[in-house]
Amino acid sequence: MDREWWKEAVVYQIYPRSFNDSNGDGIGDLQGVIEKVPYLADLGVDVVWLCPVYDSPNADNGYDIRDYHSIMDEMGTMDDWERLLETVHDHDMRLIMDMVLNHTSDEHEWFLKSKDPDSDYSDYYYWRDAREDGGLPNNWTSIFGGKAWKYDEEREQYYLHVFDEKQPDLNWRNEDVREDIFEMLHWWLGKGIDGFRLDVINLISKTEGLPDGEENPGWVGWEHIVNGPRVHEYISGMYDDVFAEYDMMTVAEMPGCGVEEAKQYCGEDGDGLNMIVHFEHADIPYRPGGKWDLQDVDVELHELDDLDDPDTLFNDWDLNDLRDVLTRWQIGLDGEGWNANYLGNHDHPRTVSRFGDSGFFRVASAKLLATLQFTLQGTPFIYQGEEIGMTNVEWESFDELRDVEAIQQTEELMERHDVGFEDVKHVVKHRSRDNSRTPVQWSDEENAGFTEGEPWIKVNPNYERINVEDARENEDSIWHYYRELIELREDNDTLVYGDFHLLYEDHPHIFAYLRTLGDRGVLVVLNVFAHNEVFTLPPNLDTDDPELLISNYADADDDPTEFDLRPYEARVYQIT
Ligand code: TEU
Ligand code: CA
Repeated sequence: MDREWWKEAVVYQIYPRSFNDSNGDGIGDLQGVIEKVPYLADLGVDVVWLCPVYDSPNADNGYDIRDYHSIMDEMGTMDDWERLLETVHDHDMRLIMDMVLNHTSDEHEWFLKSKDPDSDYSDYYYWRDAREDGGLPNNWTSIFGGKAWKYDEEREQYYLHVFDEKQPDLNWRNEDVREDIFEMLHWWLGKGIDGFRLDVINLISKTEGLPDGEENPGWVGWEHIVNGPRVHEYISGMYDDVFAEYDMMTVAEMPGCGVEEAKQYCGEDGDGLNMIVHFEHADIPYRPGGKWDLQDVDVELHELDDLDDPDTLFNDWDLNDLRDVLTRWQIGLDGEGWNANYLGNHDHPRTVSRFGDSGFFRVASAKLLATLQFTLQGTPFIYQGEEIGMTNVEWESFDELRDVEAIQQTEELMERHDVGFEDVKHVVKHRSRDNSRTPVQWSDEENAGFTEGEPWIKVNPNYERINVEDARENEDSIWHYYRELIELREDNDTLVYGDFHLLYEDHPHIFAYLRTLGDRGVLVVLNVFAHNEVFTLPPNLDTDDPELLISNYADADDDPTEFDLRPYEARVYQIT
């Protein structure tokens, strides 16, 4: 397998608004990131992925770009950004920028100009008349709730918005749109950045004629939007025209992308992208209609409080499902692509609350999940706060919500079931993207050391217990475990380039696999379970002279054949 720096790298994702505030206005900013670059270097990460900091009215916290060539006021200036790039590079790290190309803000000048049907920008977006019966152009819905069409008084037509109404979709069929975008990408790469994370890039080609989608309880129209007819032409075109010239990495975010499609998007035989952020494991605990679909929750929402543990209704998932998805991607992409191994990000609830135990076994389970992420084939992605095991938060009132998706979907939910916030708060607790957007907990000082002002979003009250300062002082912390994992992966080629072999297909609690490279082998055994579990390795496995590489329990056994595993125990052995 070809060696590449981006395969060996560990990525750290920054959601800057919630990372670190340097000037006391309650909003994280570029100077705040600069202050923490040494922190990232200490942790040992190689690549920083910066979520959008471009000029934006912030309907979706920067994923609605008003001007691709300037920096949002709250974040600082272009000078601050230049300084950040320099600081990151001085610390031997690289910087990749989040780039949103499926849509812009409705305040972008292209959109404003396109309201005039006679302008050169007339066809930059999807403008359509109402149907003859006066209905919307088609039945598509927005991912954030509601319909995907908004009427514009000036142009007297509807425009398409797959996300918020302030995020009109760009019409990639128009060659001028593509040319303008490619030129802008060259401009950023010319500044010396090391790559892009491409937002929802498999949504850029819509079925010709924009036909109605099949009715379903979730996102209507997706089959005409996801992996559309000309998507490979557009992406490979972008590769040929732009990316091929640079030593850079591309991480493509692709909802609704399966392994087979991923192979077409990745690599030189495909469209040239390096790795795909897919949603197949992130969507596991959800119902057929997606994250906010409650169709088979057979309890009235207002009765939730009477249940012993309402949380289990929204957060039960099966290890078999997670293992099936991860295994399919491990084996499917081997030699044909590359995995982006993430468990959480700014769009999902906190990883430990989702796949681990945010209560009694928080530390052990967070370490176990990190072990999983670092021992699969692929590039590990750490989302800010994951390295200290930050958790979901209790949302006490509707006013506390900030995220456009959480607000819209919660409103719809309350309306549909005719209930108040009290009755849906359990759902919000497990679904809201705000969970992962509460400020990073730096210390036990006021506002978790994030700001000296009023934070733009609530701080998780558990910061007194869970914070970076504490974690760095305590050698057994999740933070130090991440550091160890990063070092281990750096020193161990098998963990980076080795093949993946699943050991047990359907054990209800144990996820065990081998990584092999040449005659070297690493064994990974994970007890994804809050109880003890006894477990024996297949006898034919060659486990000569084993060496325990890492474990989340200090006194883990050296013998890798007979296992008496404790709750969420994770062990990694060099076995040959
Ligand atoms: O996310 C794409 C996406 O599909 C998510 O909106 C996802 O469906 C949703 O979070 C599920 O709850 C990207 C960005 O990561 C996200 O932050 C943006 O809001 C979105 O694109 C629009 O740009
Ligand atoms: Ca600030």
